[in-house]
Amino acid sequence: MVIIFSDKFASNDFSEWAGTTGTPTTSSAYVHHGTYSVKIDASETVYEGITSTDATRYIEAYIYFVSLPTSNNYQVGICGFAPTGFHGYPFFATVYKDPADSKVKFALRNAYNNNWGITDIEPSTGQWYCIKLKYIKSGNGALYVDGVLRVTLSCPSVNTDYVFIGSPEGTQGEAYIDCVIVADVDIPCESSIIVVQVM
Ligand SMILES: [Ca+2]
Repeated sequence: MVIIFSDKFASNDFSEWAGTTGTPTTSSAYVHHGTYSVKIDASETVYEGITSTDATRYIEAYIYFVSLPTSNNYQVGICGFAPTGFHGYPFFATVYKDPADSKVKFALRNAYNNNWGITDIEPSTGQWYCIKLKYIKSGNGALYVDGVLRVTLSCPSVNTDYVFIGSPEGTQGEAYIDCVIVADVDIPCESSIIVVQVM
């Protein structure tokens, strides 16, 4: 496995990243590892450029929800990939208040093709979730929640030029994101990676 990019926000800033949209901040209020994480409470992201490729890519991040969307069609985005410059319509893991039944559910969002893959899994506040997203150009992307495949959705027919964490659109709620890993093969849980490194 090649880890393409990772950050646990130990530096208390976004110096490892290429830039931000909106005004995300680091925080010590809720952390999965170390002292700092990233607070997301609006449409805001932290992004990094990666080598443009049509190969399969994975991003994993941990998220803790303090509050969830209260209005239908709102989200808290988590992590994803974006083509052709960061503003080129991302493909990302999110939680979405589904207007079909007014429940908040983990989901995949393809903003490029403007469609959704909605799970029946409802997030809770006050706990960490391990979120993993698979992206493959023109293939089936996949969302894993705590290691379990929950939904697939067709990816755009574009390369992955950027990775990001946060919430690109329609945000309502408050969440904390930590322990981001981007890799070229399926990423085991963080605890497994630590074991591999010890060996
Ligand atoms: Ca951290």
